[in-house]
Amino acid sequence: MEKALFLQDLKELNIKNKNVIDLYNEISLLAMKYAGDIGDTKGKSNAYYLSMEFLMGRSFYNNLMELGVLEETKQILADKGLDVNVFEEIEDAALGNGGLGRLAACFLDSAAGLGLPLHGYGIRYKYGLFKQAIKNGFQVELPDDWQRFGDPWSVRREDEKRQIEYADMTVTAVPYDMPVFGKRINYLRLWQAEGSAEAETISQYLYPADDTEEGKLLRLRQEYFFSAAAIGELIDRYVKSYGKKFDKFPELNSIQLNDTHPVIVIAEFIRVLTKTYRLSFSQALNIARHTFNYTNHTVLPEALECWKEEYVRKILPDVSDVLTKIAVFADREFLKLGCSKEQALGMAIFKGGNFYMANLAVFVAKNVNGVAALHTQILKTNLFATAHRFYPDKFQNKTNGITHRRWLELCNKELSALIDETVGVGWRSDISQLSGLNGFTQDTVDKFREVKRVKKQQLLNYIAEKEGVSIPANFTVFAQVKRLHEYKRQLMTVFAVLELYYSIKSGSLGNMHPSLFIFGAKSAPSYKRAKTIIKFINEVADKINSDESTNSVLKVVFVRNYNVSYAEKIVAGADVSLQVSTAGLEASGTGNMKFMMNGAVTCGTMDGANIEIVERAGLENNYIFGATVEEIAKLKLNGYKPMEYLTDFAKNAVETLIDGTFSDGGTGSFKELYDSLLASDNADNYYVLRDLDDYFKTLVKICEDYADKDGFARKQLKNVANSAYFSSDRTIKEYAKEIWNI
Ligand code: 26W
Repeated sequence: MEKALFLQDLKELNIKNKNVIDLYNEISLLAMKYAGDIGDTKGKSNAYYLSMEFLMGRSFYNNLMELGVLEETKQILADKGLDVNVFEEIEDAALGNGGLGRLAACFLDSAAGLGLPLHGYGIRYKYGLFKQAIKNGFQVELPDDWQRFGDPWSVRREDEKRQIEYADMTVTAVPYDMPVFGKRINYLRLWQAEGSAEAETISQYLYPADDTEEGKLLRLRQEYFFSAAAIGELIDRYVKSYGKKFDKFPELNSIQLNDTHPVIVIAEFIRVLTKTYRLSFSQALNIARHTFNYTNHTVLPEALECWKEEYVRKILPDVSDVLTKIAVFADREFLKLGCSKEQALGMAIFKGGNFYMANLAVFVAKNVNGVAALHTQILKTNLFATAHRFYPDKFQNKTNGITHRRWLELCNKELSALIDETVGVGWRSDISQLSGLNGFTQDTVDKFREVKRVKKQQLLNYIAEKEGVSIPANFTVFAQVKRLHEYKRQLMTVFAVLELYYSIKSGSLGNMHPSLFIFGAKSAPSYKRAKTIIKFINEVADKINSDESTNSVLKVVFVRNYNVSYAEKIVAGADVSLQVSTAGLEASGTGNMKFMMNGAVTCGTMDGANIEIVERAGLENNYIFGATVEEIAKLKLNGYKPMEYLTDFAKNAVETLIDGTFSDGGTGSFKELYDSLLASDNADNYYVLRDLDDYFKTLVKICEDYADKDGFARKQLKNVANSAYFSSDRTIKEYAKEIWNI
């Protein structure tokens, strides 16, 4: 980065009568002009991350920080009378749903930060994740037209476009390169579909509604579109440098498949090597088996993709043939390994007319990883138990991480400054130095409390401005912010809050420390029950906030359009991070790590990375409750009767769904939700009622402990001090060493 030239031009920039969008584009383009080039990839081993989602969030501040000019830019703009915060108006690039998409963004940031060559391939959606509005408590989806702000941080590469062939259409894939700044510059290459109105639909929407037939087919086209473009490019680049012998391909190209969405690329790779370069099928398969690696991010059956063979044949007949060949080859190998019939069936790539993409990935991938210790254990003993028995060396754990550049340095510069003052600045490039905080003094605790007070105030001000709800500064802030899904159990939190509410009203709860519960969640547009829960949360918030007899000690806020930028404010200002999924269902969680790094205690179940957070920060500095994976397995075995767990207080809370306390707008959806807990045959599938009372008691304990401000701050500080493990720098170092060899 030619800093001096950039700052010189910035000083000369005339900002008179220019609007925010123009200024945003001019300043960003200036940074791009002086940023320097993408690091050379020739002759070196590179890793490539194929993902349907990259949830990059807002680039402006992050990129200027990574380029080392953010502070000077703030100052120069201030001298011109412009507050740099005006660019918060520029919306996030929300090219992802949450979890695995934001992880992909963190991975790219850490690899660049560490100087490792990891590049991303994805889709340049015209419309990213919908913008959420709330009308009468209901979620309303609005299109995310993120490109209306311009896209100064990526460059269209017309000269490197490619043709993608389907049976019924040819699509032009045009690459847009978004540089990823750090110690070296990597690239995120997003493909845009062009060539006809029909072709353009392929990169129009992130995850089209998949509850309809055409929605499914479009998703299949999307998966093939970007992964075929990516692998075609990597093959062409290799052939240009090394000719048509592919024996060196695996050592130079480590390809990570982010969930099953890009897994069809394996068949495409073999199709090209056999059809265009005349390799034998077994040769091509063998090379694939040394090139591809697969990360599993969920055990939920509805998220494990399988494709009807007739679908694939309809638009990609050659690819379908290759998939079938792999399936036959795999079956033969299973038999050679001595598998029984049902063991082979458990790993089968093709059965019942469907291609099972996770089984394809497990069979071909050189390495298969889960995203937290417990999750990987579940993969080995449950989801992929048979494959693990016959291919044990494939499986390994890679606990997730989050980039501390965005999730601490950028979003919490006050805490970052306190860390600098306490342990020096080395932690910023070597995050392990954060552990030096463990020897903190009283002075550090006092300063930490001041930082938390400042960040909380900033958050409360933002919430007052955005949501129109004012919260006094002395409130304890609890936050549950994540996608809305029944397994994440936002509903259980609402019931626990209602129990607090009734306890306060009945006087059975003494001087409860004033508490705010923040919910932030988007529901998939087609997920009815999740949308009902959003309505319920808003109903409960309205009632509690307007009750003068209690709202001096209890408030609830549903923050609208929760996104990366909102998350940056919430993780920094919150006291307690609510991570209450049904044990065994949250593969890892990454929000839990962001809260921990910013000094929130975790109130959660023994699930996903919560287990490792508690291991590292200490059980005494966190609040664990609820059934464990083992206890749930036992309940499943012996039969689970939710009614048995319904205490009187819990009964009051749950009955509000049907006793008219709240309105579902006449949809009957609250009754349906109630029945799902108590009336249907596999009632309360996520054990909400089993854990509710433990949860309520834990929240009461947290409110009691919080009264000891100094003691609580010490717990929070211990979480910061022991959060280095959860930086994606550590994760990426492990992938680089144990999977990619870069
Ligand atoms: C049905 C709900 C659902 C929807 C999408 C579950 C899983 C998905 C994706 C296919 C996978 C995903 O995003 N999983 C999340 O990945 C994160 C990064 O590894 C983990 O931290 C989350 O625990 C996991 O749910």
